Amino acid sequence: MIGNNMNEVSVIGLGAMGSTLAQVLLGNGYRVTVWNRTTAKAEPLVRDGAVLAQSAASAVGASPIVVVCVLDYKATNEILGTKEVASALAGRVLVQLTTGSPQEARDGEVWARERGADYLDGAILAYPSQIGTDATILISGAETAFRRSEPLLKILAGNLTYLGEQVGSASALDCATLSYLLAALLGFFHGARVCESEGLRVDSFGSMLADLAPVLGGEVKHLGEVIQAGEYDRPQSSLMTYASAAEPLVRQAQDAHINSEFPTFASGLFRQAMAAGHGEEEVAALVKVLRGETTDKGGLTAGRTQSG
Ligand code: FVH
Repeated sequence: MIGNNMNEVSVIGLGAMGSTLAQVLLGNGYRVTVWNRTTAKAEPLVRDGAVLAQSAASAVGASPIVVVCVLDYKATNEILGTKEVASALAGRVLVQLTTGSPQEARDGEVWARERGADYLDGAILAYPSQIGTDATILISGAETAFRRSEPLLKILAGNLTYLGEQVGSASALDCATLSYLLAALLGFFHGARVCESEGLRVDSFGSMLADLAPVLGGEVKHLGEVIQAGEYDRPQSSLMTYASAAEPLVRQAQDAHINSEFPTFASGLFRQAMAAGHGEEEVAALVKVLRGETTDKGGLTAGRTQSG
């Protein structure tokens, strides 16, 4: 009976990522049923042997595992929020690979279970070109559902990571990673402006950073360990060192009459941490400012004002 063979999968959403997921699964011998709002995007896949579903509901009904990869959860709800889909979902595993928030993942799990389906929430930390080779995909949700989907997911992601039953974990780690990525990009773009304003080549700056990447990677690994252990009193490089280094960044932007939003924002947080008495501590002590912890002049944590 259609919809029970574990080599059958449906892919809903055939954008840059979704079409790649479908293509790779097709190439690995899966019977792939596809559906996309704009049907034309399915044509190359159909030429390669995919089955075009006439509706999202029939795509859901066609396979035991249904992968969704669309723009956002709003698009997901527009596609899956129909009676027809609801009645086709029972017994399936819904694998949500759309980028979203941990709360959206939790809501998605409740929604799917109310319709008799298992639910996995995932985050793709890779470009479409990496799918089927060294892509990193984080997955969280019911272990039984993960075990049913693992062979398929392993084909998509050479670096598949199961984070356990807490369904919001994959999205949470994706949010944390995006936080780091966006901050690094903002810093790079401001750095590019510094180079331009001082007559330096931006491509040389980029390749210098690429050479520094292992050192920068080692630094965040160390800072993660410091924050996890809560041990800030043996600074490799103190917060004061970073705080004072941020000031010339603000002055350079002012002197060169370039946008100073990023250095002003960054130095502002370091000034708060200095004012709170964390100067002698590991630079990671800045996380206490983000937690809203209040301290006495000695830098000792007197209390927390926000969660975490
Ligand atoms: N592409 C990448 O490098 C990143 C890597 C990390 C993870 N992301 C996430 O993957 C999701 C899909 O991203 P995408 O790159 O495939 O996005 P697009 O190529 O823009 O395709 C978007 C698909 O979403 C469909 N869609 C959009 N709005 C609606 C809607 N209101 N109703 C139904 N479908 C909708 C769109 O359909 P169409 O425009 O072709 O009809 C595409 O199928 C995403 O969460 C990334 O953050 C990718």
